[in-house]
Amino acid sequence: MPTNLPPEAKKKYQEATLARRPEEKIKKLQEFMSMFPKHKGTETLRAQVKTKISRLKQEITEKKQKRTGVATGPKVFVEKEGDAQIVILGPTNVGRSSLLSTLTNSKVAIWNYPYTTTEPTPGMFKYKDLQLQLVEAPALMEGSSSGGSWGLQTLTSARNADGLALMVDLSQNPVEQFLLISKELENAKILTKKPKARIEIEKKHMGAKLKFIVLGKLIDCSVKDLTKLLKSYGIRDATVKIRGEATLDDVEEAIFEGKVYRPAIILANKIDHPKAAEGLEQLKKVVGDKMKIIAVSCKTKSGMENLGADLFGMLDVMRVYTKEPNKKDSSPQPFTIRKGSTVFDLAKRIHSDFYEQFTYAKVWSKRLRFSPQKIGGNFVLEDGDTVELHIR
Ligand SMILES: Nc1nc2c(ncn2[C@@H]2O[C@H](COP(=O)(O)OP(=O)(O)OP(=O)(O)O)[C@@H](O)[C@H]2O)c(=O)[nH]1
Ligand SMILES: [Mg+2]
Repeated sequence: MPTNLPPEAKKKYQEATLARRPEEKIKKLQEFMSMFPKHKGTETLRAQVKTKISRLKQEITEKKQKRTGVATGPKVFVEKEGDAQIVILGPTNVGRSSLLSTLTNSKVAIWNYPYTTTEPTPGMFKYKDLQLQLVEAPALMEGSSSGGSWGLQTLTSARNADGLALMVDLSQNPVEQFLLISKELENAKILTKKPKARIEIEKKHMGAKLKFIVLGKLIDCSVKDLTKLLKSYGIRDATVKIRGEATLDDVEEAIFEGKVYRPAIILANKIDHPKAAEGLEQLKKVVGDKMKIIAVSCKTKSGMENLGADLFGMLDVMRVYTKEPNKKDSSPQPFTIRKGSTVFDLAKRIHSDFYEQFTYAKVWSKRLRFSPQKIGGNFVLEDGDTVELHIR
């Protein structure tokens, strides 16, 4: 981790995050990269910044295309719709499109030759009263994490998702495929195992000051140390949310928006194939209890009976109900949001107006001594809570 960055580099990084135009951001990030030495210790940071630059370049291209209305290139990721978004990730030909067309009404193309799907492709999967948005990411391959082929699209999609379905083909060395997926995710800093610390730093407008929401524990530092660290990067206005057990290093890493945690399960496809049973045994040995494996066949539909519950069950989400101020009952349909979300997160999810014009909220919750209670935007919600938002 980039401890010991020279102060002028830290300052430059902060300038980059504050820059509004992507062109300007890119310039500052490039300058930032030239300000620290090239060695093993800064390798990850360098890779992270490079990915950030490619994403910004993509953003510029997309904006241009929108303006001119010509040649809309492939999307980088699919905007979230429905209750949760699950990205189907895997090497080519494992059956990602077949799954999408089995579970959703998507008209995606299925072929027995490689690399058919070339952009993130969505479909809606109904499970009980939930709408799970499945997104097929273009095939993952060796080097995707360094931006090769559709690497940027595939891994940006994974980053944006609420959860991942890692898909392998049981008829063709599934262990090798699983290890490839794991390696590329690791390189892209997408964790499939819940880390001890979960940190979010949300930069705020000037004058908002630093606010800390510590839901867990600080291991080797105090809030004062955190303030000092953030200020050394020029961050003076932000809300910092800490869950789990965090060290000062973890917080520094979060400044670079490095790691994200995305829960995952393995969909082991083509269980109908004669060689599949052997492949499944080998895969189980390697994966152990690290991740749930579900053996399925898109061809015969076997193993799909509980897929809705399996997919929803792996997500790290909760359901929160909303109520309109002058109505007696809350809406029957809850919002599904990531665990640990605050009232502000919920407000943003409903509409940016609710966030921008927020004044206060009332919350009904089993864990409160009395309900409703008047609370602020940083109140952390829990599964089953009901919220009434008040705006100016
Ligand atoms: N035997 C068998 N074949 C399957 C199964 N699922 C998919 N296939 C076949 O595998 C091939 C690839 O399927 P796709 O769904 O296009 O695979 P994909 O992962 O989307 O591949 P790309 O988008 O090209 O990277 C096709 O010939 C499918 O008919 C299955 O459960 N069993
Ligand atoms: Mg496909």
